[in-house]
Amino acid sequence: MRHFTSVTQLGSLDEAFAKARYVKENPFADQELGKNKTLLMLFFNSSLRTRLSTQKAAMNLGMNVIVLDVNQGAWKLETERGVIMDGDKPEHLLEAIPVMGCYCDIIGVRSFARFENREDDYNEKILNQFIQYSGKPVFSMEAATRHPLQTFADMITIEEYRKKERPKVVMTWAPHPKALPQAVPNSFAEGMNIMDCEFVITHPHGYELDPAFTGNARIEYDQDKAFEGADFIYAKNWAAYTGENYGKVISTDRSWTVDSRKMALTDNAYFMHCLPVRRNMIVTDEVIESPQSIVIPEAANRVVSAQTVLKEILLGL
Ligand code: AN0
Ligand code: CP
Repeated sequence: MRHFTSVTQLGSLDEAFAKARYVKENPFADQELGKNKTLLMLFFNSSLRTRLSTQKAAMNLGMNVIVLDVNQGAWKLETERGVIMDGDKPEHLLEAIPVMGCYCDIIGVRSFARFENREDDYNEKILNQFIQYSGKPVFSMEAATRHPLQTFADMITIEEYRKKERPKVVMTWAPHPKALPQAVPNSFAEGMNIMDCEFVITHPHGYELDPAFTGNARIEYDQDKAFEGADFIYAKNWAAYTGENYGKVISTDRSWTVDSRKMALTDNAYFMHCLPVRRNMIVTDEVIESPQSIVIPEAANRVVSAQTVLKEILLGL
């Protein structure tokens, strides 16, 4: 594996899960693999889990790690070609990327959708420039359209907790005061389309996602109906995708908050969320604190997903 930007690049899922299991059971077995190799983690946006779990994964593999928060201490970067740079940005991404590539062996990039231009976001304009100009393997730590390390961790978690051959997995939109990217739901939908499960997405009208990601999912606008018989409830907010509303919050309807009444409609489903989560907006205290909530083991699997992917990239160097 050279670059990793989508769970569709995992290949055989049976093999990917077996590799993940090996990494989870033998976290320090490959300390020599990453020796004298440097990972650069570059953040254009905030992070808690991705930063810590990916750094831990790299350390487990014996790597050295450099972390750069672009917005704290680095030069502000111009990203548009052709701009007369007489404003507040002293450096262009087109120099910064190959320079950063000189200082490391692998680059992880977090660069969220900006919601300025849907085409730029959905063409992964920033991430693809890293792939094109860094000269190094690049992996996504949540880009404009996907969050594959999160999704791979979610898939590992579902594989670990499922009680049925083909579980019913329901991804539900839930309210949030600020506009959030579609990367997590897009990526999760992509993952569920390649996993053996019954996949249902529920959201209010106007929150339709790009069909390129939702694939064969059943879309159900009645949240109660969607929850019936579910084995996993995956909650997430996202901003609108379609038309003029791209990047906008068009509803904060708290009747969509995941609560105990709705969880009672399921087949004793597990509750999942990628975190960070706003309590009593996305999910009630009661549900997230219930024994069915697996948000912490889900977050713990972020080390496993990152280490499995980093190991594959290291093997391909
Ligand atoms: C981000 C998002 O929804 O994409 C990161 C989640 C992993 N969430 C926030 O910005 C709160
Ligand atoms: N789930 C996740 O990616 O969390 P962070 O934004 O804290 O990295």
